[in-house]
Amino acid sequence: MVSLTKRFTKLAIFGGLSFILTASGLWLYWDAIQYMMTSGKLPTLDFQFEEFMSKHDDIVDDMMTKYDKIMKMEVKEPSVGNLVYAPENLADYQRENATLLMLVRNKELITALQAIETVESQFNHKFQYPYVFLNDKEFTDKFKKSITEKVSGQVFFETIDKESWDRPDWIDSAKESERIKVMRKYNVGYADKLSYHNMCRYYSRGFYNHPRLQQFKYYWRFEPGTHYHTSIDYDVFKFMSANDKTYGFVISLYDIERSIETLWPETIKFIEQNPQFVDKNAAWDWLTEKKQNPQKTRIANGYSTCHFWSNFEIGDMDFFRSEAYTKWVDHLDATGGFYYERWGDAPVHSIGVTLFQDRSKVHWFRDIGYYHAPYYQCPNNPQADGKCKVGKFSFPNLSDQNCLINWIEMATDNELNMY
Ligand SMILES: Nc1nc2c(ncn2[C@@H]2O[C@H](COP(=O)(O)OP(=O)(O)OP(=O)(O)O)[C@@H](O)[C@H]2O)c(=O)[nH]1
Ligand SMILES: [Mg+2]
Repeated sequence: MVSLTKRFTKLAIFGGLSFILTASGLWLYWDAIQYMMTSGKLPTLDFQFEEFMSKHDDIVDDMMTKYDKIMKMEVKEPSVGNLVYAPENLADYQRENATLLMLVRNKELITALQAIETVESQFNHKFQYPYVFLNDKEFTDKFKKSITEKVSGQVFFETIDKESWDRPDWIDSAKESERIKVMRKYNVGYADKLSYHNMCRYYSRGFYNHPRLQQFKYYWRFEPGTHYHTSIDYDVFKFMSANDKTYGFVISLYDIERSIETLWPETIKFIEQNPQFVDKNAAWDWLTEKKQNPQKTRIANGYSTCHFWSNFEIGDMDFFRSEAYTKWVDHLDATGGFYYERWGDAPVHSIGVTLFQDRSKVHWFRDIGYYHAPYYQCPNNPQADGKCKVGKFSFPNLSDQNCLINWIEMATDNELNMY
């Protein structure tokens, strides 16, 4: 009985105190609101925010109008005089030293087959380039058999060695967990998925040195579940070689700024120590643009986050094997940023190809219709399969993620007159 009375008294005191604290908290809060309203501070803040948002919306609308106009212009293929078309007789065809490349898991067989189907029907049955499939685990017999039945060219199934794929031992796991928590708070996709970090690191700094890939110069990366909407009748690898291109892309987007906060500062650190690697026609203006999404540039510490979306890319691996790129990605790797943050291979490739070489080496494949959820490139190409609407980019609320116009406005004239 005594203990019950004691408990009741404690509860009453606790309840009373809580009430007083809450009431005084509310009172202070009300006081603060009144102060802001009478001093005019609240309306000012509100006004600035609205002004910022309307400017932002105007810029996005302007970019999308430009995008729409460009995509609606009819294009079929680059208007350079040196395109090489599909040969009559494939047996005698002198291919470029190139391969189609997919990093993939056994469980992605169905979506891998879907992607192969359009790569084959739109392009490769006409040229029969070889394929390389990479995996951090052994491919199953079922996977190998199903893929081999679908492809027209030679096919290699390769495993990645653990040292190149796995998280290095020296990564500080306490720091990593702490950083993952922060990134999760900011909704950074895949922040807590170790295999995704490994994948991004491998595509940033390893794949081009895989023993199988060492024999090739060019690669066309493609992914499970992607779709090609246009018939590609010329040899894209020969196009790259004959026109002095080292990197080709279709879609360009802003990144999640919280995934790459220190990527740019680390890059600046590297180039301060190695200024000789920076090309005199590097795309500084493009890399540091801050008009459309200034908060991204601010949080990424100076990098706009705009990048070439790397799930489709055609690249020259000799560039990635160069001294400049190699030393830079080794520097990046040593910071642990692939694990303490969630650096993607797309921003890494994009910074590399626009900083360490002339911007004119990068080519926008404006004629290729492409889809990787949730983004499209749908050119007005008479060769298109009609399954994507000309000019369609994505859901309207994602328009502000499109930064292709930045590249178009900052690339060289020669590149823009290609179509
Ligand atoms: N072998 C292997 N391949 C992987 C692994 N993680 C991702 N990949 C492949 O790496 C590529 C990129 O992975 P995705 O999961 O598509 O990454 P993403 O495009 O950023 O994300 P989504 O928007 O979900 O497609 C794809 O070709 C995947 O099949 C992995 O752990 N092992
Ligand atoms: Mg993907």
